[in-house]
Amino acid sequence: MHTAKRFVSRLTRQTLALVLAGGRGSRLHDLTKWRAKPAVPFGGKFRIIDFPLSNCVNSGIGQVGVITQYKSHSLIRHIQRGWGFLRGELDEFVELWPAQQRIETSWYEGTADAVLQNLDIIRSHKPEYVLILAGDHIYKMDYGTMLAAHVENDADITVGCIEVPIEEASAFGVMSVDDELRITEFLEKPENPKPMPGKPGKALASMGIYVFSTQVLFDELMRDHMDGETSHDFGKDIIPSVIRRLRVTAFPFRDPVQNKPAYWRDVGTIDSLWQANLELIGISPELNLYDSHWPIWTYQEQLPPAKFIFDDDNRRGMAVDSMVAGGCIVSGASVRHSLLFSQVRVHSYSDISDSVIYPDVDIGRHCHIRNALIDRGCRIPEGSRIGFDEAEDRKRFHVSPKGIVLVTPEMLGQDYPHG
Ligand code: ADQ
Ligand code: ADP
Repeated sequence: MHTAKRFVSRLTRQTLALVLAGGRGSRLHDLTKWRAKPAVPFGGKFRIIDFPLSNCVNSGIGQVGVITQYKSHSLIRHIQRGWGFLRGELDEFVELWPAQQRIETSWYEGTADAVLQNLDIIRSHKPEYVLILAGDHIYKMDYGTMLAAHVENDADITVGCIEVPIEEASAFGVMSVDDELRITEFLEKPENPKPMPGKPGKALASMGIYVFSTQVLFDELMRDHMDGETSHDFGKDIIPSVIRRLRVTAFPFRDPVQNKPAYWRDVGTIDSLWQANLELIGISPELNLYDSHWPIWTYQEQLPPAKFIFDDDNRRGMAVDSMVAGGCIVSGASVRHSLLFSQVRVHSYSDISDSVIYPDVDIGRHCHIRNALIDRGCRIPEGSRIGFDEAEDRKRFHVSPKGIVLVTPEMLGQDYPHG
């Protein structure tokens, strides 16, 4: 046991992690109009990228490059402010690698091109293994176990995978594996995904995370770079093309304690983002943010405690079945089954239910809000009704397929607080 742990920590120390954080995330509509999907706030005080970055740090991987491109301002600011605590003297870092035309005079094309354009930086760190991660998934995972499986299986590439309902599988890379978990087939976003043997309702989906032995990564990126036909993407091009030539194995991501497929969410739509946030409120949510063994690190401002006060008319300010972050003030208003991020103000005679309210939102008096996701910095005018009349909501806001109302400052004719 002791020796096994030392073995894993040697592997994590020899690993460079690259977090791909440059995609457009267009299914989140106006939430990603001005910020990259990994910078989208999640869970009351975090941003999505805090989850893969915390997984790295908690797994003992101290060398991390974050590859950024689209709308990266708030992502860069968050990482600069919150992720500078690793020890440079120990050669530990979270670095930002924006598209900077090191090799090509273009922006990053697909995900493989984003890594290729940083090849010289990767080489300079001399890692034994390169762990490629997506910056836009919510999960807690010990990458050490995946690295150990990679070495034990003598694999060239290991692909993290998880069982998903077959109806959702065409949004993912879907694979078939043999008895030794070697990948025998890989189709990126197939129209008719193949079910798992003996499990007709499930497909085995790629999590879009990969361990590469470093030389294999270099060889495959160069091969892909020379090929004029490809879109230079790991899921579309590299993984399907290598499974016949190389030893590519699957690593099923399971909950080690409960021995079942683990919590993993691609919060790519307004509905899934709203739902994953509200799930956190439950009595025993699948994703436990209060687990001191696997802390989620983030940047947070120094804020006073949340406050719930009686107003001048003696109306109670209260929140039930909710999570409320620091700096919030709820005065003479009620909040139910909702998640309030930091510095939200809710004024008298208002009620909020089943809603996710991002930081720095001010909700005026006499507002009734339900089934909403309210973006950072919105000032909701007195007397607003949101989530009650879909036709009215559609005139001003974005309403998701499941009826969740997305409100942004622009939709209210207001500026963002940061100008
Ligand atoms: P997608 O999620 O569709 O599928 P993609 O849009 O390429 O893949 O995003 C992967 C990650 O790379 C995201 O974190 C994104 O932000 C980032 N990214 C995308 N383009 C980038 C670029 N040009 N530069 C930098 N970063 C970029 C992938 C796999 C599937 C798998 C799913 C799991 O291709 O096989 O099932 O992830 O969600
Ligand atoms: P986050 O909550 O992700 O930090 P911000 O509210 O800071 O998001 O907005 C992200 C970035 O986009 C900021 O730099 C902000 O100034 C900028 N931004 C937001 N809306 C607009 C807009 N309508 N016009 C110009 N810049 C904007």
